[in-house]
Amino acid sequence: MESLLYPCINACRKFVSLDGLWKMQFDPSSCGKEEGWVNGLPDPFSMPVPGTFADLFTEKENRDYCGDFWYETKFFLEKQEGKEIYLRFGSVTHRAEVYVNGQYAGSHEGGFTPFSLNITNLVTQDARNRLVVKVNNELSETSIPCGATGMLSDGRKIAKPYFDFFNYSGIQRSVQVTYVPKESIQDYDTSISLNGNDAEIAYTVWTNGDHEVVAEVFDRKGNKTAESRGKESSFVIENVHLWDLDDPYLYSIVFRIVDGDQDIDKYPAKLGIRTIQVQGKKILLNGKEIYLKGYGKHEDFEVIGRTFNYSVAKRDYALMKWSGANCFRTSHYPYAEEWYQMADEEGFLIIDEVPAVGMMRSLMNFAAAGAGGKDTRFFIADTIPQLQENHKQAIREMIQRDKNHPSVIAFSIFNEPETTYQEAYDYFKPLFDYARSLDRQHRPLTGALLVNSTPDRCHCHPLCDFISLNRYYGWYIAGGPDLPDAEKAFRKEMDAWQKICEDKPLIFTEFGADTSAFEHKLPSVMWSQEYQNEYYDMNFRVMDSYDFIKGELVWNFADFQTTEGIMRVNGNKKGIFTRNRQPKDAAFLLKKRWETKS
Ligand code: GCB
Repeated sequence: MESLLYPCINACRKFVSLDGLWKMQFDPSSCGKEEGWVNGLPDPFSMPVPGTFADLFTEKENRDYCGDFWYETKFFLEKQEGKEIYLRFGSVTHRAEVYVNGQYAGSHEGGFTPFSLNITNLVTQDARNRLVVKVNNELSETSIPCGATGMLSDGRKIAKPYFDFFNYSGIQRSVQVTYVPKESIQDYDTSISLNGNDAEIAYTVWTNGDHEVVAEVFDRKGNKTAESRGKESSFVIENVHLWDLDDPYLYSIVFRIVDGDQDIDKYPAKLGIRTIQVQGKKILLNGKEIYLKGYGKHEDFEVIGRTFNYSVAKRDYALMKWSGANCFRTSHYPYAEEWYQMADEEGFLIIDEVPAVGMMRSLMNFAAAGAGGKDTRFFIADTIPQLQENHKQAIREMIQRDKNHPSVIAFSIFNEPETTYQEAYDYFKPLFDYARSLDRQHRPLTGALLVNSTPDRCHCHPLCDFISLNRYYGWYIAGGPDLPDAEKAFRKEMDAWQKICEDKPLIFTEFGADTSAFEHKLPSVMWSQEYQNEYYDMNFRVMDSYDFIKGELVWNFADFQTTEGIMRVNGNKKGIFTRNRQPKDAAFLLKKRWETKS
């Protein structure tokens, strides 16, 4: 198993960050390999890593560059006896081929999960080494997310996403060289059961050797609370301090591979003890019912694009908390690992989504699909088996990476695919089964359903442990003066879901209205801040009439960048906050509602 564990430094492990200013070069004619770029880029410019390249340029063709592009850096590798040496990439969007000192080290498909390559035999220790990465950001109907690659008359490739966010790309997350003992901890997982005041934690540790494993748990003060031996074992914590929204208590857990009293390897992590269940119409956290309040988000900010930045993330958590939210969905891809670490600390719930978006013919067709227009069949092409393979890999990597976070309460397997034909069920059923087999905590699985996925037509909602709807009554359907009709149509649809949701919760994973932070109008018009408030008032009125609705995640937390087009004014403006994280009027409406809503 390839280890995706987050790097750490202790007596057994070490890492060196390669973040900094690298070299980069576009390769529009894909000649780089033939011309030997693996040994060094002939005519590069400088580029930050981690970084999204698009918004750093002043030239449009550079911002919109689509195709192959290359990165290069050099690093000094300190000698370390008896260690395996890996290169770990937080993510490279959408695919990477890695070369160390001119030799092929490995490749990875999928732009939102980490990968790690063993480079022990490719590097020279106590010397400088050359790292070259060939990246490609083209979209296709087998890539996750889905899209197409167009060609302009001048021969330039252009991204045609089947989704509503900019196709930001590059080496977007941190890169490290990690030194790991030869016999090492590859991964671990836990399951939690509560029994009165006590918790029983069962765990498995995967290693690549035969030595014994010891697990030790410490409370926040550093007192040892539990200990167990074995790769597969369990321990009980008496009078457990649970991880909860208002008290996100984290224990420390340390796994060690031991040889007598010597540590062969040691991996420390945080342990938040909580349970999450769906029971009848309820979602239960630690056995108590919760109502999800919050946002669909993006990793998106001015200049840095999709690059993780602690200050932006801290501000986002502060704003989400200020508004009374308790949850967000990582629409439409797994975010940088630091988001989840912060959610564990901040007491936030995450619905973790795989980048399965765009499984519709196109964004314009997707709007037509909403109006019941064109044939939207998607899962019939001969590309589907390859798409499903990539989708499966993305699910595996997301769950492998994120399964130990208490903040992660559910996994979302899709966003708005075509679901109204049997083929959609046949495509998704094995993926849901696979996801269930990977998550030892049996977290609920879901997927966000588009407006044409109505209860009578959708083949996929039975796969979901709770139903998630993206609905735009009052925006894409019956907006502006038609708002009263939007309410009627919305109620009609919810009456139909009621029958299905006798025994299943339903949440909204999206609802929202594009709103200019500069428009005020009395009486309201669409795009004004007054209209955004009226839109939400109507939607909340409807949601409050149904007892099976157990959550509302508005679309979107903040305005974000999309591809250019007639439906977007320099991006999607459905943010409750502007792109630079200041409130629109609706933020105060949400705050008022969420501070008291439970
Ligand atoms: C959706 C998509 C989301 C879009 C949103 C919109 O249903 O899931 O990616 O940004 O609608 O604003 O149209």
